Amino acid sequence: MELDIIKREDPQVGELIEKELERQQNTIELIASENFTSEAIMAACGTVLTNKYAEGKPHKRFYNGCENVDKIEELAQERCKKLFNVGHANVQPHSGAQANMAVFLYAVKPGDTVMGMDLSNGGHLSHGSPVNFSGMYYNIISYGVDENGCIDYDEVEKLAEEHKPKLIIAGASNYSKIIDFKRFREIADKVGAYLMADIAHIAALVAAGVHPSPAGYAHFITTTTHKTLRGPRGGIIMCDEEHAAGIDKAVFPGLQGGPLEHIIAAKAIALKEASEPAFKEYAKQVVKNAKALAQGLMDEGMDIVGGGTENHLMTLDLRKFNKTGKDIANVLEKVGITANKNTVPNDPQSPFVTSGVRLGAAAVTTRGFKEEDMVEVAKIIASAVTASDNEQALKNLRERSLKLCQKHPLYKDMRH
Ligand code: DSN
Repeated sequence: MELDIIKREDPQVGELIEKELERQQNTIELIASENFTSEAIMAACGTVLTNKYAEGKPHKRFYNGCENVDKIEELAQERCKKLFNVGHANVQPHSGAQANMAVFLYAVKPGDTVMGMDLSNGGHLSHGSPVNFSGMYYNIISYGVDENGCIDYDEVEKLAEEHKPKLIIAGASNYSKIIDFKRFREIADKVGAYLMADIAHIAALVAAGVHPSPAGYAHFITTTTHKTLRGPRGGIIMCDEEHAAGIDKAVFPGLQGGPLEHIIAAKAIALKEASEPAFKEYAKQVVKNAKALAQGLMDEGMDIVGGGTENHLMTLDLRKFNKTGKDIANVLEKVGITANKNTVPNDPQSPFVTSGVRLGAAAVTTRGFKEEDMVEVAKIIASAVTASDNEQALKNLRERSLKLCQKHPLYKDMRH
């Protein structure tokens, strides 16, 4: 990272970026949607590609001078198709939410019925929340999870038969079980709906074969590239050739202007990294680490929604301690652990307060944490929950979390 160049040009911004680097180095990142990209990916984001306009798609642009970005975008597309075993990939969406929006634009009309997981049960804003475009312009029927945090597929089927949606969304922001894409497709077929799989969270697990793939089941697969997949911030849409032209048109000119070719180059690098054997090991370790964290927390007397995890994340249920997610997320920050408050199924608290904290293993696995480290993280979290009012105890826990960070340095060769 060319921090010294930034600091010379703009010391205020440069110093804040430096502080953020130090924060990332010295805290335990458990936000389930975050990760640490490789330095090559970060470098690609800061290249001359940011200067280029390339509206359109490779070889069909509205601007000249696209011969290099055409090749870069094609590389990203081909790598994505190969990695996820799909017929077509649009790598231009600026984010996962915009990828989802493009599928809506192509597959349904305003007023049509769409089914998605309820936000407070683990769904995503763009799956039909009333405060999002998806909930404002479409007739949303939400499904939830049971007390164990599992999707009740029979209930999904019943709702689908009753409401006849045109689009069903399978995917979540906070769901710790394996998603049965085959069953979702059977339900979609029964009512003549399209199926969209939003794999933003589990993309790396799918790519590595650690979670079943929606390829072959979902008509559309959307993802972010920066969560478990460990690329730059951005989105991708995958589909069969049959829907390729329509999806491409929905992204541009439907929703977006010029694609971010510097980010697309970084996506290409991320997709190359994700196809390497080391990445498969990484994805496996993410799941092992998540399981170790869940077990460690339960061994310390903590409750985990659903009694464990089958992927990279889990929700710590604080109800029996009479503590809120909001308070404990702030306490964890004091001890050097970053996480976010999250609702638990049937949460008595509002989404701004919540009774849970979502915890994920993707980022710490990147910096080298193994199962024994996750057990120590679990002990720190459990002690922070029970001693949340004891400032000295929290200080001691901060020392322990710093030790773990020092044991697994992050970006240690990055220039300051
Ligand atoms: N904000 C993301 C997450 O944390 O899961 C979803 O977009």
